[in-house]
Amino acid sequence: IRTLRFLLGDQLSRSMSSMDGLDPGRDVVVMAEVGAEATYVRHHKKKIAFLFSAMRHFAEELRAEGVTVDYVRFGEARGPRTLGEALQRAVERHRPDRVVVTEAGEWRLLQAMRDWAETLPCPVEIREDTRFHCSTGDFAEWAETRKGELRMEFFYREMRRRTGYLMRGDRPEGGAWNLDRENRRPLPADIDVPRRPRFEPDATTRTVIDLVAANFPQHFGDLEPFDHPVTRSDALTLLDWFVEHALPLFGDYQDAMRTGEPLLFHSHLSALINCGLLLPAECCRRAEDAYHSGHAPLNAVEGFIRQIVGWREYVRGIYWWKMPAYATANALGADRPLPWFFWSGETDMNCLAQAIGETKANAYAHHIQRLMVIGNFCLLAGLDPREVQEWYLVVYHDAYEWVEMPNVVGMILFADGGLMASKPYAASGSYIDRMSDYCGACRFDVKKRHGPDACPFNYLYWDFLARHRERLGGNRRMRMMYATLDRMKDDDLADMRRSAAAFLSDPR
Ligand code: FAD
Ligand code: DLZ
Ligand code: SF4
Repeated sequence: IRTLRFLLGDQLSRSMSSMDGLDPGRDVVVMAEVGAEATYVRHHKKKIAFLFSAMRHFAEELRAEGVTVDYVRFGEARGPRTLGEALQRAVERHRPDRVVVTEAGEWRLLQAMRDWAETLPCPVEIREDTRFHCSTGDFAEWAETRKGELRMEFFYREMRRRTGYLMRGDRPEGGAWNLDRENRRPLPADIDVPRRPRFEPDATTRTVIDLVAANFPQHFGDLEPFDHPVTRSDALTLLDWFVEHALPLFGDYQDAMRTGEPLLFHSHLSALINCGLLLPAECCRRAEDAYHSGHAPLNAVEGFIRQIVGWREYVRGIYWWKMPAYATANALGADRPLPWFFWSGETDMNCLAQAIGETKANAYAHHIQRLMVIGNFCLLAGLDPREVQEWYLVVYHDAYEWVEMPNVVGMILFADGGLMASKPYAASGSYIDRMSDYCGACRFDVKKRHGPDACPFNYLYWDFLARHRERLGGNRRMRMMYATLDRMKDDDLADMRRSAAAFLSDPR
């Protein structure tokens, strides 16, 4: 049988299920750079360059192994516009007995794959994506038993048992499942952040950078400098570097933020894991080995593994369980348009200017910037979930809908009404002040609660709680916040709500 194996841009791994049983003598692997995928949202320039370069390098590695690769480059004369068109033409060229694909990570593309199965002249086999520990079916089964009370913690424990990471028999290593409380230290002023390896662009990456500059000039973000790994071997070098130099302090300072240090002790591995150059399991295993060899402490290794087998698998499960309705969820009725400064980074709020500015430069911001600075602002300001989703999908180099959407809809906006998180991650300026050095250099005063110089996060926070009292007032986990609101003098609250209204009429 001659099989055509169609690989998507985020399936760059030799161990994809679509590659199982590959016969290099007969089969052909097809990959395609197409306009429809590069522009269905205006992805950050660095994200397109990263993915096209990683795809080209991966195709070369397959060829070096003796595999026949039919690779469609972006911009070829009369080239296909969509992945479906690319596949159809490849089927006409190669006349295979069957097509094999691994299920797409995005709902719209999985629907398209099902259409291919209907319209192509040969059978199309859609295989499960076995890079994940929990299949979408297993997740849905687990979720149905929870009676609307999904919590990451319970899912995570199941996953620890299933994978055996940091387990001693059926008990968690060290006695506790989750060391979250040991992941929240503010960064001491005198701590040194380790210097990272740079991955200079080679000729292939340079060609792709020129292509992106010429074809996507209107897309968001800085294309250069570009120094991200685009090959499996460079990805492994970064994984090794992370485990050796950053993992030991990853746990302590997971929630910290510092001006001019976009990465701190974070791994910077998400884009590599999501596109297939690294496997989640190998990242967890390397971290676990570092714990057992005494190189990294438990709070770091458990924290890292929790993000990957806990949060990452949990958000994917929710996405597939709840799509397509999840895309339009808007439990808090938020409808404010995204302020322009999300695209320019030009705002007087220093925390947002730093986080958005770094996003623009690097197509990256670490989790607490995404969650507690930008995300918190989106929640408090009542921004339209559809606009917020699109922004997050555009700007981060690791963004695919399956992971972006639940983080936006469920984690930051509470737009799913509490399906994913038990309460909104709402916080006033004092949280940002405690976890960062941003407030000292800000034109607003983080201690003030209303008036033109007050930190907008303060009055927006109380305005948010007051606005949503009906919906959130009964939430057990928000009792303390509402008790504080109730003790507040009426005048005080009225002043804050006036400041919030003035700010929201023209946020900048
Ligand atoms: P580290 O801090 O080193 O964490 C290790 C790994 O854990 C990451 O590489 C990632 O694979 C995984 N991880 C951690 N948190 C999450 C999470 N909440 N969901 C899924 N995986 C997680 N991550 C994406 O990969 N793509 C996205 O599009 C994306 N959008 C997000 C949107 C919002 C609003 C928020 C709050 C978070 C989003 N995240 C997303 C999760 C997280 O912020 C990034 O995975 C992380 O910042 C990537 O940096 P890192 O590799 O240095 O992560
Ligand atoms: C994000 C992206 C981009 C920019 N370009 C391509 C492409 O040209 N070809 C391709 O196969 N995939 C691309 N992708 C990834 C897809 O848009 C999509 O997000 C994932 O395949 C979903 O699993
Ligand atoms: Fe952000 Fe407020 Fe601090 Fe300024 S004072 S950096 S707006 S939290």
